[in-house]
This record gives sequence, structure tokens and C-alpha cells, in this order.
Amino acid sequence: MLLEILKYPHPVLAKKSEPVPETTPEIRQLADDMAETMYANQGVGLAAPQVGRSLRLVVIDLSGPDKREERINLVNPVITKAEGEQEDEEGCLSVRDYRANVKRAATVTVCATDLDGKPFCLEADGLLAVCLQHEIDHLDGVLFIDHLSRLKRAMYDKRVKRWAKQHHQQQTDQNDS
Ligand code: K1U
Ligand code: ZN
Repeated sequence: MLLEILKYPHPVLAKKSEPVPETTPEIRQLADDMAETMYANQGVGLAAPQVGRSLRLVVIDLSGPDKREERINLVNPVITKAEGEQEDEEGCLSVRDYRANVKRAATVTVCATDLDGKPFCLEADGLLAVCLQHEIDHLDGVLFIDHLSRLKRAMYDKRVKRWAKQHHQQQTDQNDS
């Protein structure tokens, strides 16, 4: 099932998510729905708060929507080691029409459990390291725009307020006609 992706400034995106207590069939179904939603939106990662569920669950597939060959499901992921620095352009399915450079650790080790409750750790660099850090940030209520300078963030917030105003005006015009 395709799920709705919440957009900034939805309050759920700013909340710290709760640990998944147990990998039940409902959690496995949520992970499948999140993966379907990620592929449909050309994403390579998705975190549960982005679909309105404040849970520590992430899906990632760098092979993309056409291949769908490298899906990683991370339940209660934790970064246990982070080294070095890399800076790359990021976007987010919850942040409309915006991309910006963000500094992240160059390599990370992440430990989690899979959808059968089996613990595993993975070491990543490059895009996978960026994606893991971006998605785990989501679980802590942090968006990539929270890493921007105050000026860049203020400029983006101004655009979001303008869109909200335009949307409100359109709704008013529709109701009046
Ligand atoms: O969390 C999300 O909103 C998904 C987001 C994760 C992400 C991956 C890598 C860098 C930053 C953020 C995306 O999937 S955005 C899609 C995208 O921009 C992309 C697609 C393919 C390769 C690299 C980036
Ligand atoms: Zn994101």
C-alpha cells in the first residue's frame, strides 16, 4: 500500500521516535509499505516518521526503484562508530523543492535488527553512509535543513510560508467560486 509522505513543517517530523518493541507482522507490513512508497517516489531511503509513524524503523535501497535489489530494513538502528567527513548534496522526500550540501561523517558503523529480529551491523561509506545518517536523523526528529546555516534556513522557511499562503488563498478562492 502506498502511504502519504508528510512534508515539513509537519510536527511528527520534528519528534523523536519510539523504539520498535517487537518485530511483529504489522511492523513487517509497515516496512513493505514504506519500501513501496519509497520506490514510487524515486527515493533511496525512507524513515517511519515520514509516513506519520513515530517508530525507529528505516528502509534503504540504493539500487533504486527499477532494480529493487539491495533493500536494507533497519529496526532500531544505532550509529556505533563515525569517522572522517564528507560533504554532499542532499534532498528529502519530506522537504519540498530543496537540495543543499550537508557535512556528514565519511564512514559509519550502524547496528540494528532485521525484520526477523536478528541483530546485524554494517559498515558504510559514500552514499550509503550519507543515507544512513540522513534516515537516522529522521528518527531523532532532525531534517537535513536543520544542518543549514541560519541564513539559508531562514530563506527556505520564507519560501515554505509563501507556499502555505498561496495554498490557503487557492482554497479560499475555490470555496468562494
Ligand atoms: O529520507 C528521504 O527523504 C529519502 C532521501 C534520502 C537521501 C538519500 C541520499 C542523500 C540524501 C538523502 C532520498 O532518497 S532523496 C532521493 C535522492 O535525492 C537520491 C536518489 C538517488 C541517489 C541519490 C539521491
Ligand atoms: Zn529525508
